[in-house]
Amino acid sequence: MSRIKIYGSAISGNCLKVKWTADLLGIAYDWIETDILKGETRTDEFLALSPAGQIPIVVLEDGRVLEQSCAIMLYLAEQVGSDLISSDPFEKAKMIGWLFWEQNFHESSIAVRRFRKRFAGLSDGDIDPTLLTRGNASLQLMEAHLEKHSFFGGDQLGLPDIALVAYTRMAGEGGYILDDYPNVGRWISRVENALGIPPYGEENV
Ligand SMILES: N[C@@H](CCC(=O)N[C@@H](CS)C(=O)NCC(=O)O)C(=O)O
Repeated sequence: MSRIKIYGSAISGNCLKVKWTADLLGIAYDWIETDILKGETRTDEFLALSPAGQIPIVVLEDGRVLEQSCAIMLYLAEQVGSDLISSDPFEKAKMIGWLFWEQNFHESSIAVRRFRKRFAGLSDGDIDPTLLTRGNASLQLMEAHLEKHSFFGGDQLGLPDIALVAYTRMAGEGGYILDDYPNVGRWISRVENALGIPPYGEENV
């Protein structure tokens, strides 16, 4: 696969998902650090690339642009024929189901609450209380899944694990108490080991 550009931010779980996938697959890329807090996704130059004004995006060598973290992960994994994606249609659909769930339920609560607390500086009383309820429901569902399974992508690390670990390991910053979810805690360590990344807070991305 020829060299790609990844526009992303080291503080964004959505962007780190793409980075980790590329690193794991040995895909060469240039990382273009893009500061959302300074509005760098809202410049004319960025909007010309991606009118949605969000990161991550990937620019392929021929100039085509791909948006949405999970779609980018799928593309990268399929380009190099990795076993991060099952060849069995049912297992593949299950895996894509987890990616949808991550975006629809998990990220939309845990990542959003983390952003509001850590970066927007809002106090708990000013944050929609359903974000805490939905985030904890996400963690509870993961805890129950991990009672019987080691990963979300099947018997080994898969794309859902990479997608889900991104904001799960940051959940403490959103006011979620990870110690209440011991299976999740052990799974985070397994995924970090498989990705070769240090525990959250100890890395220098
Ligand atoms: N569903 C998108 C979400 C992308 C997203 O929310 N990106 C954030 C950073 S994590 C962003 O660019 N925010 C800046 C903005 O919306 O202005 C994905 O998974 O890629």
